[in-house]
Amino acid sequence: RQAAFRTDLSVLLEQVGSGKESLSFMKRRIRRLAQQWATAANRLDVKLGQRWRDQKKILVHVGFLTEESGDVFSPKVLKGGPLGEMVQWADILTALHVLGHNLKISMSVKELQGFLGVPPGRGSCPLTGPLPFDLIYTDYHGLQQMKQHMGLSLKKHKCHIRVIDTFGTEPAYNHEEYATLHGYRTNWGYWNLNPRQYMTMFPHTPDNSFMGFVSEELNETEKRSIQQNKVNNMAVVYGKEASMWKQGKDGFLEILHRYMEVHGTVYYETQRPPEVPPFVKNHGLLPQHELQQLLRKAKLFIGFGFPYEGPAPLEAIANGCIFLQPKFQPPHSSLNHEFFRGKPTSREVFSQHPYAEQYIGRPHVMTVDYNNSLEFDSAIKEIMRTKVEPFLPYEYTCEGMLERVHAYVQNQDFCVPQPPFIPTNFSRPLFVPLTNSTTLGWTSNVTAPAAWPPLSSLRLLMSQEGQSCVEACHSAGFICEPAHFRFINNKEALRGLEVQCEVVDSEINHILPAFSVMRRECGLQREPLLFSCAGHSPKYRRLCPCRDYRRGQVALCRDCL
Ligand code: U2F
Repeated sequence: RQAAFRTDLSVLLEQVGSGKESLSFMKRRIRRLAQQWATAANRLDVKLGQRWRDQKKILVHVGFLTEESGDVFSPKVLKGGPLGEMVQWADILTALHVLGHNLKISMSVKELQGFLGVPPGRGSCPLTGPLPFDLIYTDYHGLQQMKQHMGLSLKKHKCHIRVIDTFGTEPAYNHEEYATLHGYRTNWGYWNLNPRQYMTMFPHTPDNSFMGFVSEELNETEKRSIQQNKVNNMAVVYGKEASMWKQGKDGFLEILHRYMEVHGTVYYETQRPPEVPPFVKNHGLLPQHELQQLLRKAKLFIGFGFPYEGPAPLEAIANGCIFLQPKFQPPHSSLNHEFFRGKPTSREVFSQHPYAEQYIGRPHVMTVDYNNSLEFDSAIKEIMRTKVEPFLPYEYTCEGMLERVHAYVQNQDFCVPQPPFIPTNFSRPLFVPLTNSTTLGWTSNVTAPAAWPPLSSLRLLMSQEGQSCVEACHSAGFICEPAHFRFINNKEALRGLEVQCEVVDSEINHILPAFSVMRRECGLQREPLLFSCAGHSPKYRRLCPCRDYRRGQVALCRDCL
């Protein structure tokens, strides 16, 4: 069946259910953004023209909100606990509903069993018939529950699963045997999925798919009125839980207070939290729409280093604030920071919000060393002088999210085998090579298998020693595309790059395909699950499958729609 856009959200609101603060929060959000979603749906409908879109049968099983997983989030919704995950699930549900799919939502193991048609309460009872869904969106908790309640059949059906995974899972952590043998085993990884089945909150690593969420978009009149009503010396602190204000914040807060009126939205029960200095005007935890109002007046939204990578800075920037955040030197990662420990990634986080820093940047985002009071002081002064317009990257608008989710739902297929394919026509550079790294263009006059992203988006490139493909592609103005590894994991690509290898081996190692300069040895990848954009090693130059991307929509290549 053909999917038709929906602009009425009442059925969805009913499906979400009630009885928990988390669900009420999600429903308030869905209602508040309903008009934006409707406008976006109409725009995308026009943009896609008469294109056929399959209506998919989709199950959304929100594992972390089930009682069976302990649901630690719901009781904290009104107490300053994490809301980012709920923001994202609310938006995923809305996007799938608006795109017109046939949606079922489960928030308990019982509902899950009901939808899957496995008999309830009998432990690991395999699903015998076909899977009644084309796609299942869940999270790590939900995956575990499915393993328990679908038994062996999970293996058979896992290509239909998508895992919403805030911070991402790198290939080396995802491959069970490899992770176990090489010290990448964590609490979460090792499900042997295609790494693109993990979907993240920000485009952290291109090894995963970027799912995202949305932020409110302003029309021209609202933008103008915001700019007129900005209070130049008003700052809002990013941190809704008192513990985020602890330790060593006094120094720079004092400096900030010299120039600006400082506001906070810190949760408290009866008394003002002692961690919040007396000069801070604390509004208590605000409902989302009231926070937006506060941000519309404020000039500065200031981060303390935690929470990492949340939605709030995007909302602040969308409401015309400048986001000031600390630089992390050395970077934080699962190797050196409690928060990231045990997460299936070794990604290094160089500031509180790397997306804001790298994808948005000045004048909307300033990243400084908070230990350097001169630098901090002059940043505050600069912020007070600078005029900025409200800004929201396209990929975080409702239309952007609908476009991306549409493209994934229609094109990502992890159930069909992806055999290696050797292109016959690697040609010499199409664009200027960078210092120390060879670049090679791709000519499109070969018959290629139907692939998504299409092969026309491929740009082959060799990284510098120690550099990952994430960095190498980025520095050439592209993005690493793991789906393209199967086209470049071959001798022809090495020859095209004029790599002088004395030996070509094929091994199981997430750094490969790559070239060891010292030993003049080339290595190809033997395990497709270990194709990794993130991998890097000091002695290796990596073969990198880069691709182009749309401005403001990094998940999609130019010909991806
Ligand atoms: C992130 O989770 P958080 O919930 O801490 O992320 P925030 O950026 O603080 O904001 C989430 C939402 O909370 C809302 C705000 C955001 O959309 O509008 N909010 C509010 O309603 N009232 C207020 O007074 C203040 C904020 C991240 F998203 C998670 O994935 C991480 O687990 C977590 C820890 O790093 O950080």
